[in-house]
Amino acid sequence: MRLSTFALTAALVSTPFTTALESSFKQKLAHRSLVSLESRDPTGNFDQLYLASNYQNGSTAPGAAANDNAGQQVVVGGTGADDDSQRPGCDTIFINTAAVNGSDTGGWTEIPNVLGFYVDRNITYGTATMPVFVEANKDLTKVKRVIIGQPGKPRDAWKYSNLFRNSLNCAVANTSMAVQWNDVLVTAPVWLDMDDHNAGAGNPTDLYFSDGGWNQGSKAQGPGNADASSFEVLDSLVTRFANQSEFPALTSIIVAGHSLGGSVSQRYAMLRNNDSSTEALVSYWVGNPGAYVWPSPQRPVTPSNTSCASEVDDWSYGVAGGLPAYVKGKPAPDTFYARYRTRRIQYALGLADFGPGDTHCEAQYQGSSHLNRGQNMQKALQAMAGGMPSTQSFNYVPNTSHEDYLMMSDPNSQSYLFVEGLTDPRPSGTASSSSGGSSNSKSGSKSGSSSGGSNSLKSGAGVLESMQGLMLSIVFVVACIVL
Ligand SMILES: *[C@@H]1O[C@H](CO)[C@@H](O)[C@H](O)[C@H]1NC(C)=O
Ligand SMILES: *[C@@H]1O[C@H](CO)[C@@H](O)[C@H](O)[C@H]1NC(C)=O
Ligand SMILES: *[C@@H]1O[C@H](CO)[C@@H](O)[C@H](O)[C@H]1NC(C)=O
Ligand SMILES: *[C@@H]1O[C@H](CO)[C@@H](O)[C@H](O)[C@H]1NC(C)=O
Ligand SMILES: *[C@@H]1O[C@H](CO)[C@@H](O)[C@H](O)[C@H]1NC(C)=O
Ligand SMILES: *[C@@H]1O[C@H](CO)[C@@H](O)[C@H](O)[C@H]1NC(C)=O
Ligand SMILES: *[C@@H]1O[C@H](CO)[C@@H](O)[C@H](O)[C@H]1NC(C)=O
Ligand SMILES: CC(=O)N[C@H]1CO[C@H](CO)[C@@H](O)[C@@H]1O
Repeated sequence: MRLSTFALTAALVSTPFTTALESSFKQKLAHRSLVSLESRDPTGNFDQLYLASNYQNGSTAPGAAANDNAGQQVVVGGTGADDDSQRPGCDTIFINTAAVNGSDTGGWTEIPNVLGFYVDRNITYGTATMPVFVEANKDLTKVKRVIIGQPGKPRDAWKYSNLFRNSLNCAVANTSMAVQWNDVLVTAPVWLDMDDHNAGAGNPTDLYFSDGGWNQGSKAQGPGNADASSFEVLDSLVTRFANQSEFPALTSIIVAGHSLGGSVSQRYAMLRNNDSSTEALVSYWVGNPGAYVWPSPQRPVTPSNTSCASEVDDWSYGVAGGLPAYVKGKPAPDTFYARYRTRRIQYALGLADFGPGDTHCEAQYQGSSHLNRGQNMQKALQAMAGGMPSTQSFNYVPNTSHEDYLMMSDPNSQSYLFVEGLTDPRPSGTASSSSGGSSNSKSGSKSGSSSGGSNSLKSGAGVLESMQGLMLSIVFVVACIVL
């Protein structure tokens, strides 16, 4: 019964309507669709909901809710080049990115409501909260992998949560990729800066960082005395997703980003503190970063301007100089390099990405463009004792420039992000039953209630909603006939 309700809902939602009565029905149906997604078989209706052939440009997207920000309609076709459509070959719809008020320079005035996501504030530091986009409507007890997606320079987590979601949906529709819709949960921390805080984005309790601090592991600037490092926040997220009370099926976590988001992921891969209880769960996807934290003190290039020669290996271009307070103890550079080489990383590089990237003097020592720096990074790893680490690989994406979505939805990127290792068993030594293994004592989930209880509550409500939905759908069909 739920199945047929669902098909009907999807069909109705995808049809264009005009009158006020219809639009009010449409909103209710959109809500219906959201609830159905939650209670349905995770993948049974995927095609119905996401195949592009069921939609036209401008249709209401599945999972839409009345309070979603504007702009998040269905896009069919397109080239994927401007982050506003699927790439060629994807059979699924593209859900457009939410419109948002404010600006990255003057400060965002809101964290938009992203269709199909909610803002989770379960990570807390005293009274301070960390906002994180989390995909709604997925059965957390079945999630095998969590993506922790990084925003770009504009701190636009709403855009990147959406792009990773669209790429996942494209991969799920590809019958050659063994991933189901509920296998992977897309999340994205919302890094705010002081301008955003002052302009009104998020809750007054939300952490905010200095403009460059969030992407380098620096401490929060507020609110109040809150001073968690952004990498400590990433640690807290890893610890939370690794918790088998909430995520019993989880076997892997991927920290992923493009451009400055790629830099964040790579910097975290270099600095992440030892935590044996989660280490084997975490991988990294580094797309076209503007610069790298280099895995050795040597540099491939001597640029014409050598004015920064004494600082080229300082953080965040290397691990010399002052490191963020996040780092525990005073590990020698070789300790970082050795640990970095054990970490699982895919570097994704656009073969047409000749953009200059990070324009600072320190970055010029790494190469002349995004692509060139990536190629030099590969050579540097190969030249180290032990050669190219077996856990790391380079994915050169043809015909692609600094194009977020084309990089994230490239089949080899998708394979790494959503498919490889998905059905591997949970690595030994990462069981969370021994609580207290976490290295971040200040952080953690504030909930004491059993997630099992709240899940069964949700399923019950879902069935009830499904029945209401069926009735609503029938009423709606009648209304259509009358009209
Ligand atoms: C839908 O709109 C996108 C641009 O947003 C365009 O590239 C695409 O061709 C359109 N699709 C159709 C079927 O008209
Ligand atoms: C589908 O997945 C296969 C296996 O990863 C890949 O080779 C192929 O390019 C993908 N097709 C599309 C259209 O993305
Ligand atoms: C955001 O801007 C739109 C118009 O651009 C406006 O309709 C909406 O009310 C604004 N939202 C907020 C929260 O300011
Ligand atoms: C991490 O742990 C490994 C092995 O336990 C040790 O060799 C290394 O020094 C540690 N690294 C840091 C940065 O503490
Ligand atoms: C060299 O780089 C420094 C920054 O490190 C900059 O201040 C200076 O203007 C540059 N010199 C030239 C000639 O571009
Ligand atoms: C590269 O992209 C252009 C358009 O952006 C397209 O015409 C061309 O066929 C592509 N080449 C390859 C090898 O995919
Ligand atoms: C795991 O989650 C449960 C339920 O939310 C919570 O009670 C427990 O403290 C968490 N364990 C750790 C190590 O955070
Ligand atoms: C375990 C836990 O605390 N979960 C909460 C996370 O945040 C969402 C949204 O605020 C709550 O609904 C969950 O109960």
